[in-house]
Amino acid sequence: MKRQIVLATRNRGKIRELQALMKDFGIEVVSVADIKGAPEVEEDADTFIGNSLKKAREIASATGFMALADDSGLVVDALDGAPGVYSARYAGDNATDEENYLKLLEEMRDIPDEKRTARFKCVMVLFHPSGQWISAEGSCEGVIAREPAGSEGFGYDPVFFVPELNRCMAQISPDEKNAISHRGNALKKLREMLPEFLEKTRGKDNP
Ligand code: ITT
Repeated sequence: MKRQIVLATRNRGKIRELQALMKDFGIEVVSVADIKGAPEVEEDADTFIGNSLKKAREIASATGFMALADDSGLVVDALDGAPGVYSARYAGDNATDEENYLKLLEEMRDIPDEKRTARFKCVMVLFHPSGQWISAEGSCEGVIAREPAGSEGFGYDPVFFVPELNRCMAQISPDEKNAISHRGNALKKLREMLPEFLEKTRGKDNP
């Protein structure tokens, strides 16, 4: 039987990027957003690893398949690490991407250029229904822009300026983003661990 990984995320931007990054993994990738009746996982941990592990564990046990979770966010130095794990709901519980980044620009209005450093972080967990799991972290350094630019990507990409490319993350192509992003970096590390993990869990799918 072909093995399968369920993406434990409902964020369309993440799903798009993960599917592109995993297309040559040799493993079928489906999203929990396409599985009827899969639970909504409450993200109540205050660390990336805590939330990532919770999402991956709950989706693996609900579906019976290996689940890959991505907990990620924007860590801004001048805001003592905010919005961090609360990035998705910085401007309120059902905030849009635009509301979130406009709030960030407002909070950062008086912060001088040299103090606008930030990074995207991502912690991924691959959880097998047997209880075994692995994790990997990735980050991507940048600077918070003064105004939004670009329409690619999602989330805070329009206000995340990448000095090495001299453009905002929303101004680069999906392939360029995947090559340098926190998500791409985390997945590169996870991929190195994948063959051993698949071997260890072989024959234990769908308990
Ligand atoms: P799931 O929990 O279903 O995966 P979510 O959007 O709630 O979806 P997170 O709790 O991990 O996921 O929050 C991640 C937020 O961080 C996301 O909504 C964006 O605001 C921001 N973010 C993460 N990765 C990003 C990226 O590549 N570009 C821009 N913003 C990003």
